This record gives sequence, C-alpha cells and structure tokens, in this order.
Amino acid sequence: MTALVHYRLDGQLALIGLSRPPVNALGQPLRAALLEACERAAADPAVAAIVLHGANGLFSAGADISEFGSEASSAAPDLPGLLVRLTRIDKPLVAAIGKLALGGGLELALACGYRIGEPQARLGLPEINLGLLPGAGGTQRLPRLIGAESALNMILSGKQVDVQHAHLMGILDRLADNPETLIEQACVYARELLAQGAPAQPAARYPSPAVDLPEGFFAGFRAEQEARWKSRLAPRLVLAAIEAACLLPLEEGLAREQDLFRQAEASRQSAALRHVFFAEREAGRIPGIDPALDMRPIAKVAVIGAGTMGGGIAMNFANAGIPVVVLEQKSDALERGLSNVQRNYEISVKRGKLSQAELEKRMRLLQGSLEYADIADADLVIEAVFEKLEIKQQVFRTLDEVCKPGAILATNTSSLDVDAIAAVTSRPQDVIGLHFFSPANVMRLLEVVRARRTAPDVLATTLKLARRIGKLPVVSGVCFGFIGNRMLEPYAREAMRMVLEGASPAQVDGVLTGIDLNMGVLSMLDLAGIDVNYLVRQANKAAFADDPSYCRLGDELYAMGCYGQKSSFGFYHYEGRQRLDDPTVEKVAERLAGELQIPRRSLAPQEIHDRCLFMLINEGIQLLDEGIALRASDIDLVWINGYGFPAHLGGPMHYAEQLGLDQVLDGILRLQASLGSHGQRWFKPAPLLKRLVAAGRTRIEKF
Ligand code: 3H9
Repeated sequence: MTALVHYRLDGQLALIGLSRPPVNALGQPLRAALLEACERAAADPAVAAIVLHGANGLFSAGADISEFGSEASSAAPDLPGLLVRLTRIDKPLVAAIGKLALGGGLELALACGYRIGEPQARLGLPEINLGLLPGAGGTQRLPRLIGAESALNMILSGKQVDVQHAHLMGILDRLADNPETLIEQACVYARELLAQGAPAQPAARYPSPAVDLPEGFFAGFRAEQEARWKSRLAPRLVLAAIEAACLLPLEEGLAREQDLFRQAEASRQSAALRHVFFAEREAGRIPGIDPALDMRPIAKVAVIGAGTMGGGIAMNFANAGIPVVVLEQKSDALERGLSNVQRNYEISVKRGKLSQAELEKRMRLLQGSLEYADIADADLVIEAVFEKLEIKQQVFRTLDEVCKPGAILATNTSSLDVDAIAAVTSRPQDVIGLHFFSPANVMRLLEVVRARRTAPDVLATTLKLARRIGKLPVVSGVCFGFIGNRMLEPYAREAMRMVLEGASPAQVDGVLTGIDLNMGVLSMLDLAGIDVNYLVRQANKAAFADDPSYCRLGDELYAMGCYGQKSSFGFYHYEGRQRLDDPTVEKVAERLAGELQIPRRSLAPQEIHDRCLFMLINEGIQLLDEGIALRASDIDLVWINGYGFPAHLGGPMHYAEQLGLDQVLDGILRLQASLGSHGQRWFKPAPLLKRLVAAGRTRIEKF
C-alpha cells in the first residue's frame, strides 16, 4: 500500500486515511491509492464497514487544481468514476470529516452512505470560484440529499458552511464532540449501522429533487440572475446541471454533469480563475526572503489620522482582535472618526452580520488618543493623514522621535515616494508603504510598498500581518502610484482623451463593462473623486507636461467643482443612486477639443477597448520590466481586487496573454500610427513586450 493512504483494520472496520499533505488534494496518485484501498476493503470478508478519514485530521480540499487543463485531471481512476465505484461497494462507508471537505472532497463524502463531522469542520462546493461546477457527482447527489433549491444555492455561492448548518441541511448525519474523538465516534457510528443492518447506501431523501419547486423555477431563476452573472459561464452550467438532476435519473444526470464539467474545465474563464487561485498563493512568496525569517511581534497597532481611511484601517485590526490606538490632532476630529467606526459596526449589527457583543468587544479594542506618547509602545504605526509629501514627512519625523526601537512605521499613501518619507527618519529600514484601498475595512487588496531600505523582516512581518487581518497583500516597489494607480494613469488618460475626440462617457464605460469590468473607468473616477485624481495628477505633473490634452477633461471638471458622485456632478450627473448622462460634459468636451484642435469623430467599440486596455496592459508590462512588480500575476491580483477587473478574465496580464501578446503589440503599433501626435507620444510599446513577442513567448514574464 502506498504511503498516500493509511489502511488499518479495527475489528470489522477498515479505516482508510487519506494522507497527501497539505490538503489531501485528490490528484491521480491519491485517487489510485484510495481506489486500491477501497477495493481491498470491499474484497476482504472480514471487513463489514469502512471509515474514510483524513490521516492528518483534514478530510480533503477536493480535486487537485493543478491537474485541471491537463490529462492528469481525468487520468484513471478519474474522480467521478472512483466515486461511482464507492457507491457500489456493498458495505457501509462512513466519511469522518475533519477540518475541511471541499469540492471533490465533499463529493467524496457524498458518495459515502454516511457522514459525521467534527465541530470545527467546514464543508462546501467552491468549484464556482474556479469557473467550474462540481464534477464528481455533487450536482446530482447533493440535490437528492438536501433538495434542488438548497443544493443550487450552496453550489452557486461556493460558500463554506459549518457543521451545524451542514447537519441541519441534512448533509451530515452526525456531529462528533471534538476533532480528537472524530475517528473513534465514526467507528462507533459504523458499528451502530452494522448492528442495525443499515444498507450501504440509504435511500435518497429527495429522490425527485424538484418536488418542492414551483412551476417554471429554473427559467425564472435564470431570468433573475442573468444580469448579475454577466458573461460568466460556470453559473449557467451549474444551473443546467441541477436542472438535469431534477429531470434525469441519477446515472444520466451524472453523465450530463460530466459533459458540463468538461465544458467548464476547457473554458478560458476557468483557466483564468485557476490562474488567480495560484497567483494568490504565489504573491506571498518573496524571492530572497526566507519564509523561516524571525518576524517582529505585533501586539499593538497605532493609526495616525481618524478620517475615513484611518478609521477603516483601524477597524481591520480591531476585527482581528488586535488592540489599536487611533491618534488625531483635535478632539472633535477624533470623536467624529470613532463614531464613524461605531456607525459602521452598527450597520453590520443591523444586517445581522455582527453581534452586539462583538461590536462592543471591537470598540473596546479601539482607543482614541490626542497624544503621541500613547503610541510610543506600538509595534506597528500606520500613518493615514492627508496625501501630501511634506505633511507625511512631518508625521514621520515625529514618529521617529517617539516610537520604540524596532517599531514598524508604515505610510498609507496611494502614490507618494515612500523612500522620501523613509529618508526623514533615522530608521529607514523600519519604514514601509501600506496602500489600503477604500473602504479600507472592506477592500481585500493591500499594496505593500517595499522601499529601497525596507528590512526583510519588516516586509515579511507586514505580509504575515496582512493575511492575519484578512487582506491580500501584493508587494510593489516604489514608483509614482505603485502598481495599481500607475496603471490607472494611462488607462484613464485614454478614456478622457476619447471623450474629447467624440465618445460619450457612457460609450467608453459601456465598452469596459461590456467585458465585465465592475465599472467603467470614468464611473470609477466619479466614485473615487475627480478631485482626488486631480491632486494625485498634480503631484506627477512633470511626467505629462508636454501633452496639453492630458486628462484635460478631468482638470476642467475639477475646476468647475464637479468632483464626481460626492458633488452629484462629474463625468455623469447623479440623481440619488441613478447615474445619468450629462450634456454639460459633452459641451465641455466639445469646447476643449476645439481649443486643442482635436477633430471630433465617432469611435468604434474596438478602438475604445484597445486604447484603454492596451495602455493598461503596456504599463503593467513596463512595471514588471522595471521590477516594481515581482511577477505578472501580482499585477493581475492588484487589478482584480482593487479596480474591479473581472477575475474570470484573470487580470490584465492574463487577459493580454489570452488575446495574444503579438496581437497586443500589433494593436499598440497600429494606434501609434493612426492617432497622430497623440499616438506617437503615448503608444510606445514596452520594451519587454517587444522582446517577448520577438522571442515568440506567449507568457508575460521577466525576460
Ligand atoms: C474540484 O474539486 C472539482 C471536482 O468537483 C470535480 C473533479 C472532477 N488542489 O490556500 P493555502 C494547495 S475543484 C491543489 O495556502 P489555507 C495550495 O495551492 C477543487 N492544491 O492554505 C497551497 O499550496 P502551496 C475544489 C491545493 O490554509 C497549499 O495547498 N476545492 C488545493 O489558507 C495550502 O493552501 C477548492 O476550490 C487543491 N484543491 O487554505 C479548494 N487546495 O503551499 C481550494 C489547496 O504550494 N483550496 N492547495 O502554495 C482552498 O480554498 C484553500 O487552499 C484551503 C486551505 C481552504 C483548502
């Protein structure tokens, strides 16, 4: 027997333990070992029942994601076939679920006739997050166990449920008292089943899963959800599979599920989402930094500034149980900031997402202060004051004086030079940038800006802490705007320029939302604040001083006091939550075009797409070449998690690879030639893009 599976007998029971750390991913070698073990137990007359468990306490996180898209994914024994075989063993199988049963792991448990879970275990079918559907019987067996509607909701949400929920829903038959007694209690359960003469597979609770569904349920559901799904394939395939579970006998339903699964697995969307899965894990690995490096202890945090950003940042730490001092200059600003935080928590309580007791606990962790002396013992200080270099430098001079040696001093800047901030202290090795995205308590992305002299342990500690507070940290080097906002510049520049040339904001944004971006760039600027964008641009004026048309529309709207949503006027006009076209914007654009001698014309959607997207991609490639981004996939994570780029397109770098790097280069050169002096000035292919294409490479990597 291979070491991937532990096999032992306990009286009439065979105990089969999956042993493929870290998560018992059901890759081909484990599948083969599991099948062999099950056949052995099935054939052994001394074995009356089988208990299946995770030898390391964790049941299974599902199919091996790294196999998808290769032959290994369906190499014999394939998972669906293996599970059908398990359902045909004429002896009861009990799945003893510890820690996790996800995806194919839960499907494995569903193929067992009986299931018991320990209190901390979580169950789910998260395939949808990978652009897939459960493909090893989950879409057919779950509806027969818990009904079609519950199964549909669980599979479409991809969310994990705890054991209490799983028990109530009928997924688990029993709950073990604790993780340590799980296997023992699973064995007791198996013996009880034998004593009762229980069948290997109990009768389905919902043999006709659609029995409670109203007439026309699926058509209605589809019509209701279509807009939300945008062009995502997987939800549609899930719905088709559940429909099949309702219409077809099990065997035919399983065959239909396999067809649908293969379609999903072969899709670009699933490839993109799998890329994102591995990108998120890769982002934590920093070349040259030993993962075993000693971390600095972080027991107390301080945030300078109780504005929207400072308050949101502080909430992250309170949420994670870490005491945090919020420092302000004036008591009214401090009170306002803390009551905003309290209000945010109250909204969560109203929505049922937080208990009152938890609110109070979190508020107790937040201490307001007007004295720098109160942060002298903080292990990490995050400055979140006004975005102006001189102001931030002044704060850092003070921090240098008051903070204890070894404290990590972080600046929450979205574009300023972190080296210049570090330089005013006597300890630049302790200084780092932490660019939180707004709202800081909600947005998952955290750009971690490694300055020239940031010490390795400061970077490593910050990355670990970021994960502890539930953020997705992505490392960036120092440059104007770091990864995200630097790429936003050329992207927004083209959008604004095209409005001068004759496109309406709605046309530009429509092309972008047409490829499933959450928002078009102009709507995004309205949301973020045209004033904020203007001020950031002013700080980098030298970079575009020779282009009189550069973001002129944004400058003009700023001068008119049209700051976007907050002032009800921006690239659009806002009435409540409604976004409307604003004829004034067109008039301003016409006037500016006249002044700048830019001919007005109509722009085709393809041109809008290429100008925005290719400039975004080109800047990303340049960032990689400069070493600001460590890898292309980090750039993808920034744009997916900070700027609403659809994960099912894999982020702008992955999207470029899907389009073809040669196509992107051709497109940039074509626009360079066709857009006159504007094209000559801005449509310059990144040297790395040219090198990659010349070498026939199809992946974006340093080269
Ligand atoms: C499926 O089951 C399809 C079937 O329906 C049909 C098939 C026919 N495969 O996240 P972590 C690795 S689709 C391969 O850092 P955590 C991960 O890459 C699957 N590898 O730890 C990492 O490796 P490394 C449905 C996997 O504690 C290491 O394990 N299942 C898999 O924060 C640790 O992971 C899912 O979608 C996998 N399935 O979170 C579950 N899972 O150290 C996906 C993990 O080299 N997984 N790895 O970077 C997760 O959600 C999280 O990884 C998990 C652990 C919650 C399990």
